[in-house]
Amino acid sequence: MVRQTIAIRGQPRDGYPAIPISEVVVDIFNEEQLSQHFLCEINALGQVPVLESKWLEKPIADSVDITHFLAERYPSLIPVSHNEQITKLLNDLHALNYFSLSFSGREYVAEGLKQSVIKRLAGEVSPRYRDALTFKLGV
Ligand SMILES: N[C@@H](CCC(=O)N[C@@H](CS)C(=O)NCC(=O)O)C(=O)O
Repeated sequence: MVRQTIAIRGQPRDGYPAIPISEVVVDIFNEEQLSQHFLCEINALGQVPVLESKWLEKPIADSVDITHFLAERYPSLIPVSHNEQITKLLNDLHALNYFSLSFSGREYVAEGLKQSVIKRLAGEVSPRYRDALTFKLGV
């Protein structure tokens, strides 16, 4: 959904420069979201997508928040005339849990993720990473 937002963002608000955006792949099927760097520095929830920039106080770690952030700077994404309708549709769309789309009937995928976190917790990890993994287990 964020990729779609980026693809159709159009022109920046008058007088503002375009925001250069580059995509970094975080391979969630190979547990990259469970790395210490990702959990401790990027997104404690251990989820993608995340918008990160040196200009942001902290990464924006939710797709609908990223969309609204971009829409502020690229006004044709949410024209004032359709603000209410688009905002409602965006919220409805983003309320879908990705498990229902990607892993429907395959609950073992969630279990596998859980086991990966437990395995990391059983190893030698720093106190900070341990806290992050414990939080992710809750997520
Ligand atoms: N509310 C979040 C949910 C994001 C989300 O569920 N991301 C999934 C992939 S679509 C994820 O990163 N899963 C990895 C994991 O749960 O470890 C958003 O919409 O941005």
